[in-house]
Amino acid sequence: MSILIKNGRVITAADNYIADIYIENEKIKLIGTNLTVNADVVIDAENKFVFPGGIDPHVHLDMPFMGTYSSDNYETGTRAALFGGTTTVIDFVIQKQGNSLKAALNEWNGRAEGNAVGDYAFHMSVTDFNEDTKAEIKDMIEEEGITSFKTFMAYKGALMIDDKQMIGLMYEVKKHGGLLTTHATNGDMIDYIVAKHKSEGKLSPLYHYLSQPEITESEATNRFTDMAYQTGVPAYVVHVSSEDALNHIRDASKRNQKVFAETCIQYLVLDASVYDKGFESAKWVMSPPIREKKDQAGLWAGIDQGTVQTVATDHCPFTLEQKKAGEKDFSKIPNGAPGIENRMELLFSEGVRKGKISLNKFVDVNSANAAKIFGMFPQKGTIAVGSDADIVIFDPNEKHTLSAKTHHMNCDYSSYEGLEITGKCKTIILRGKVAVDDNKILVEKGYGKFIKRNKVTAIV
Ligand code: DUC
Ligand code: ZN
Ligand code: ZN
Repeated sequence: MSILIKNGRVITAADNYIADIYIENEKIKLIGTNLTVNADVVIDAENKFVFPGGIDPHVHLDMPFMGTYSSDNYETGTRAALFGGTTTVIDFVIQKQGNSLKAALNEWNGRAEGNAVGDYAFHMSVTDFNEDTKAEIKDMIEEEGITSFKTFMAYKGALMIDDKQMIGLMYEVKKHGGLLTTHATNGDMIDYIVAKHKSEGKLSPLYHYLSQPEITESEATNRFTDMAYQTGVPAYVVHVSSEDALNHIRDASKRNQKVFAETCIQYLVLDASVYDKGFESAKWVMSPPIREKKDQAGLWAGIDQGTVQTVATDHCPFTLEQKKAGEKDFSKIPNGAPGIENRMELLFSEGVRKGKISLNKFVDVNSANAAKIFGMFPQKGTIAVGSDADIVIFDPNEKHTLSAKTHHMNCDYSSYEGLEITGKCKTIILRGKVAVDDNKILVEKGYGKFIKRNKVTAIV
């Protein structure tokens, strides 16, 4: 199988030029002007951008959570991701407290293998750090290709670890060349405020938002970056949603600490007015909650300045029926929302088209930085000879409207219903195969491959 892409404008984190790209089997073989090679498929990309495939470093597919499962599984979730230009996702394996990491990995392999349509990798969430878990860290990094770990500083009783476990895990991950990510919100503070609201009869989704004020995020972020400084572990804060939390990361980086920040597309595009809609606001019940316009502005600035390195989704959809579990009590609404399909186009429309970020910065936060931070570069995240042929041919001028009626995610609502955006993923190539063309999927379930990752080598 060979493909020749003609006359597209190739954009990477560093480049911007018109060229032809020749792909053979799974890899990029040649890049040049007026290439005269024969190919099985020739694609005219004149007046289009040619981007590296998107990488979403934070998704939850088929995730057991709050008494149910996220509604996209590996098949529907990675397929929807492909429609939106995301060719690789990183999901979170989640250890069950009392069980081993390996048992959790087996469980997640069972969900993903043979089902994924697009490529995927795993972070390992450690919810119970003890002598047994400690002994598994090296193996995860060196044998399984899982080089990043995750902790939760909230969700006590199910996912949260305490600071003593956190420090222990940090030393162990550092020792073996891994990276530690965290959900940085203060679980005890949040649990207290939730209980207080409930005791006062304040039970609507608005109180989900009001139970997680900015300070609950900034305090935990500061504590996490301080602990990471003490141990020297490379650190990454997932779904940074607030300006104050980002300021702590900015401060930490001034002492030359390796600390990275991820935000999610919903925190860049939406604001807390989504919580003014009665029970409909359950659609946006996620943690952290959507914040204020000043936080949006701070996060866009953080991207531009390089303090925020990645834009993810925390894709964790639940149907409206699933959300009804919290009709009478906001604390029972499953936390999460759909977005895996919308990330790249929204980032382009809201970021590049509106003049907030450059084309090269777009590629940085859409794919290149995630590939570098998580040990997949230059296999993923760029367009170069020898890289995986993961490519998005993108029309920067096509206007379209986001809607649950047309999206491919297994969720009966869209977080962005009715929003008109400019720029559309037209043809998506995954490891040398045309995966999506003309709004049709052309690869089967099972085509998606697990990507074993390398130790952390690059500093972005
Ligand atoms: N936040 C969510 O909204 N969903 C899944 C887990 C999380 O941290
Ligand atoms: Zn989280
Ligand atoms: Zn998450």
